[in-house]
Amino acid sequence: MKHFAPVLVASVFLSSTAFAQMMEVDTDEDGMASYEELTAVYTDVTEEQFTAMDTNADGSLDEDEMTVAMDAGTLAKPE
Ligand SMILES: [Ca+2]
Ligand SMILES: [Ca+2]
Repeated sequence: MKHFAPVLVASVFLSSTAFAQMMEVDTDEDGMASYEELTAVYTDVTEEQFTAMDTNADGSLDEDEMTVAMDAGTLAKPE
């Protein structure tokens, strides 16, 4: 079973990056990051950038949208 470990660690790490950021940003714990919640942590994010990150235009960022934004460099990845 030893050879499964690196795959598991890698997938957990990849999926946890946006998840960890969401935990930090999502203060009302509804699983989504609103513009107000996001800018409380990322104070330099403009409304224009937020709209660009909100690809399904529902007014909040979900984990997938945060992942895309972090991969695109719009949102800083955690240190
Ligand atoms: Ca929220
Ligand atoms: Ca959205």
